[in-house]
Amino acid sequence: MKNKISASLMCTDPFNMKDVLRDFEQHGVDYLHLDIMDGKFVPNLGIGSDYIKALRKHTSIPFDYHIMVKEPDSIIGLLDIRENDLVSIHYESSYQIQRTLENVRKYNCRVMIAINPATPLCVLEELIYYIDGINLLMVNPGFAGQRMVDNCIKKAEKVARLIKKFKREDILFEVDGNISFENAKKLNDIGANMFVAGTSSIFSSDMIADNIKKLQTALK
Ligand code: S6P
Ligand code: MG
Repeated sequence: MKNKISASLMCTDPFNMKDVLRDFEQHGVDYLHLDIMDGKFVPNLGIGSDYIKALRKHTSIPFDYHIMVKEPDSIIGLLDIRENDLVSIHYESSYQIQRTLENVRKYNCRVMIAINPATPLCVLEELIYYIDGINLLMVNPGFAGQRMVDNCIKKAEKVARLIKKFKREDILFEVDGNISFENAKKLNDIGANMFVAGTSSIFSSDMIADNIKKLQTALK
């Protein structure tokens, strides 16, 4: 599967958004990563529904929703989810996670499960039949600019083994948090095929276009 880059919008300068979107379009960024946060499931607030609607008018890049919201079923309808979008739901965020995944599937998007650094991976053995992708968090979710939690590389190796065991090489294996150029390469060698690009890579300097190319090269 071709490697994909999902640019994290919480790391952009909102006053410069049109230029940033132009760079993304010109340089083949695959998805816009939208961190949706409620101040409860994670201790931060994220992008809201009106912002999302406004964003659609300025780009045709599909959205990669990362939903960090307690009981997410109540807000899914606000998000303008479209067929080419991805939606990640955290295992711990819903009392009936399988039902929530089915609710998201009604939008004909790709449905993903998000796994925190301390979420036991055995839950994937139950959920792998209902998902199109895994979003493996390399940090505890909520903030950009964090350092990768120890042991997450080993966790990525375990996820790669599990994907093989269940013969689900068709699914997206996304990694999110502290995905530097070096970490992206390391995780790609392990089997990850989708990379959330934030302050550790494409926003590590003002040269966003150059940084996108550098990340694409690291993933070749
Ligand atoms: C964190 C969030 C992420 C961040 C991303 C930023 O809660 O889920 O998507 O936007 O981690 O990247 P970086 O390189 O600053 O960690
Ligand atoms: Mg995220």
